[in-house]
Amino acid sequence: MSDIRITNVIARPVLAPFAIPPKTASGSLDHAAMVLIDIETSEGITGHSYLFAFGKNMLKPLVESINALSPVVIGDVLAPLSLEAKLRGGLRLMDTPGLIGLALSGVDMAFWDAHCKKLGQPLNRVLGAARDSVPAYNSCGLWIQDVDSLADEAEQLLAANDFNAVKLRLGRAVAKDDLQAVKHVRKRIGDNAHLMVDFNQSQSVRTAIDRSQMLDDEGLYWIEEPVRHADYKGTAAIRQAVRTPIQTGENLNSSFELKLALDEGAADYYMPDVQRIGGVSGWLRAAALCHAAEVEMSSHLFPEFSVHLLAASPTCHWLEYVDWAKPLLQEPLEIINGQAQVPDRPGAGISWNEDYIKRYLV
Ligand code: SMN
Ligand code: MG
Repeated sequence: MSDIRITNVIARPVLAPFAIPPKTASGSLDHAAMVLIDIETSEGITGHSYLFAFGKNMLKPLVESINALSPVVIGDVLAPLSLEAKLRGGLRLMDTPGLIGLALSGVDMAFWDAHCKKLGQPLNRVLGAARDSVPAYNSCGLWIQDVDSLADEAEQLLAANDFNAVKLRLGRAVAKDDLQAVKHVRKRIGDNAHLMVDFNQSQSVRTAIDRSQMLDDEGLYWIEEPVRHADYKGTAAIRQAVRTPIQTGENLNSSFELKLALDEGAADYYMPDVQRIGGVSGWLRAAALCHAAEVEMSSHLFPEFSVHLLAASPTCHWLEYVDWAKPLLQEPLEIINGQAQVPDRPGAGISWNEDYIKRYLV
């Protein structure tokens, strides 16, 4: 096969509206601050990916972090694992936390997208999987909001694409209000729909145990990120004290950190985020660790990439569905009967809706 080489790396910041802006116990987001990445190649194939910058103020530094990586790979053969090894190796002395880690993940995702396009196959197929759908829960609402507004919203989120699972954010100032929130939603959605909850790292180990025990008879599917994400021992202590399964992982910065969490027995379930765990390359290592530890693996955000990755992950559990990138895409991810459909298009299946994007470039 002829070599195809990287000719350019383009990073574009956008600030787009959310349908329902996220409000968690650890902060709110007004706009979807995203960086769109295009990897251009010598054969005219372009790889696409995107990253979340979380705030408008982080867009520029994230773009600059991506730009800082591009001279390292321009002219190189399009071979994602080799490119990732070269970039990670070059960052060994500074390590890969924070923005530079996100940048590394983002270009890795776009390398894989271009590589799969070159092969003419969807990402899950290139990874050797033939699964065509993955169970998904609707995570597009149920934020920290008026408790009385939750039941209607839960019903709408389930009805949207016949989902049978939703996630509710917790961590209100008063613990009883969290219990009320759970009860309101449960009463409306019934016992057949799954209800996950997420504290977004807002609790101390002590209050997390108290609040989780308070919720233990509510039939929750999992309790997510009760305390600071890197407190693996604390998370493990909560897990020991609570019957409801504990979920964590969206803030793990690499498969190395996942190993630390697994070694501590921190959680029952793990849900890496492809932009933190190290892109497609990092996800594959994380999937192997989850397989070896026999723990269920879900995804965080990035449903367009995660659907392929979960389809190829041996302990595939749940895809977190968010619609944040949907208007930026010509062919958004499809959910049918609560199942995310793995697109049968080359690569991740992303193509930009440039008419929409040009309105929100910053
Ligand atoms: C979450 C993550 C990022 C932004 C808002 C909310 C939340 C989730 O932790 O798991 O969806
Ligand atoms: Mg979460």
